[in-house]
Amino acid sequence: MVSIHQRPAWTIAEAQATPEDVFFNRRTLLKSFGFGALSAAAISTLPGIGRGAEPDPTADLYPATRNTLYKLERDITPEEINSRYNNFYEFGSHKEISQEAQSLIVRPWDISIDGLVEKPFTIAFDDLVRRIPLEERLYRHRCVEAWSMTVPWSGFPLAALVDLAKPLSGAKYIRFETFNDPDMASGLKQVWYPWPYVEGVTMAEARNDLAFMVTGAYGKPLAKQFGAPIRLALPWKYGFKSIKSIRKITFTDERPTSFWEQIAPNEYGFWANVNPGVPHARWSQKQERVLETGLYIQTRMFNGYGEQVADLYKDIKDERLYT
Ligand SMILES: Nc1nc2c(c(=O)[nH]1)N[C@H]1C(S)=C(S)[C@@H](COP(=O)(O)O)O[C@H]1N2
Ligand SMILES: [Mo]
Repeated sequence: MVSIHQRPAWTIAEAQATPEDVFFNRRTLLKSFGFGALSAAAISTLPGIGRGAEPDPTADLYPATRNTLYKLERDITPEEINSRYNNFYEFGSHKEISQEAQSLIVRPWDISIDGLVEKPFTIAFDDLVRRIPLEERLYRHRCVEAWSMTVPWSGFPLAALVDLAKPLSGAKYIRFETFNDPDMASGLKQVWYPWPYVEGVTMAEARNDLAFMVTGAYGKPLAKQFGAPIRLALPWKYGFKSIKSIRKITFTDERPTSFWEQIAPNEYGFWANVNPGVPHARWSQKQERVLETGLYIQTRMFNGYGEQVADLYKDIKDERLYT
């Protein structure tokens, strides 16, 4: 009989899964999931990893210097696991989209910056990525579906992009939009979804140091399934706020309605701050399944980033801050 620790996560009662289990059983579980047997050669042929990928003109920027202010108490999710378990509905409404996502064409990639700014402009991603110094940060990522991972992202603070954009004083929100070319991503042909994927933050959230524009992961340019060439990381919010493959950034005085909010406004809102005490309409948010171990750990308020972000919300009344 297998020991309790070797059972898949969904058979483990809440009280039996502790962070210690996670630590001691990682290797065993990786093996039992079949990841342990991957050779270096096999890993290098995974989508977006190693050989086979076309030369990237921004490769010289990586690895970026790690900003040691952003530490983790957990192991980094192995790249070969993270690279094959993704949410990217443009390529399908399941997790195994990494192969499909390779049809994303990331060059040329222009980003338009418009709305309430001094002067709207369009900038090529390859220029933008050299305008602001890159750094690496270790971040937790908590999906609203109650799984989580930890990732070494590279990029620059969203605040630096705000400075570059020179917003007018009337700007209250930033609205982000993903590409919308059905030729590049078959999911975009599914007309019942409200494409393009849209997300938004307040100006105060955008200026918070944690808000991060991601251009790389695991010490190299961002793999396509992670949302190349540029995505957002808002680690104190549920993962759906961290919009991928951004094409358009609009400064506005109107609160943007996000993709998921349009689909199910009672289940997904504008704020979506992580809070283990506020359940999703259909499941608890108390715990999260760690992607690489399959075991559950307790979810933390603001995903453990309260010190940096709690103040942003202290004066906000009558809003669903945690949905
Ligand atoms: N454009 C776009 N961005 C997106 C999504 C998506 O489907 N499309 N999924 C979101 C969700 S629900 C999560 S959890 C994260 C997943 O990021 P990952 O695949 O790098 O883990 O991306 C977010 N950003
Ligand atoms: Mo998610």
